[in-house]
Amino acid sequence: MTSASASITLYQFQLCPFCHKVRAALDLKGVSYTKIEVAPGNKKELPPLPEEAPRKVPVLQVGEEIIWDSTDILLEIDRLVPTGPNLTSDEAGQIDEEIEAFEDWVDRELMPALPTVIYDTWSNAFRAANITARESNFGWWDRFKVKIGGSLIMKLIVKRILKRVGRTDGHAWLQECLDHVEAQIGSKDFVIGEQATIADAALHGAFKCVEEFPVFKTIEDRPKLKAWFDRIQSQRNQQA
Ligand SMILES: N[C@@H](CCC(=O)N[C@@H](CS)C(=O)NCC(=O)O)C(=O)O
Repeated sequence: MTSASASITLYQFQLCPFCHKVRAALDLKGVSYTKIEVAPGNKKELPPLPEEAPRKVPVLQVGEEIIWDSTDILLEIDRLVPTGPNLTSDEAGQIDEEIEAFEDWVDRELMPALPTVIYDTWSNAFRAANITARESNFGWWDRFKVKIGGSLIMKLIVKRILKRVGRTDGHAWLQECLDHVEAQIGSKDFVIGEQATIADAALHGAFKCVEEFPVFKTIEDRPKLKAWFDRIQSQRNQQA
């Protein structure tokens, strides 16, 4: 694995789709990093943040530099780590508009649909809490809060998301998103162009987010999506 000269730390929630997106990009670039699971309640693990930064994850610390917002993090990773594949630019060094537009669509349309299928039943909500607990060093109190409080809060958040988008069925919403993605990938190896970009990182992160949930089967049942998912996964593994 390539190491950037400065040490890199990702402050994250294991199940946050935006954090998954950052991990996908770090893997595709072959970057070593330390992962710190942040307690969703008080977020006490976060480093001191600049005033203008919201207390949200993901936050990436590269040496002394603090970067927030997943899209900015992806762009910075590409800039700070010149080795590995170029995830943002075309040959002229410009950020390709199509790549940017798809990455933005993943953030705006696909990411909000994910909690609605992760926290659809109490059994899945507890599964989610267990995944978070597994990835963290939380004490028993924070674990307890994640399991009971976290599941309740996420159920409320899901209700709010569905109301905001005027839907009642998160699964139908996700399938519409998958139709869009399938049409975009078509018979290509990557979302856009001839190599993996931040568009692939964002989409792979989104799919990884639901990998341990029953809904992932509906992704695997679509051969083009499955082939693309496995291709990007093997690139992530190769760089590691
Ligand atoms: N636009 C931000 C979104 C980040 C975001 O919404 N993070 C959520 C977790 S998925 C968060 O930290 N929520 C905690 C809170 O709002 O208190 C990005 O792309 O990084």
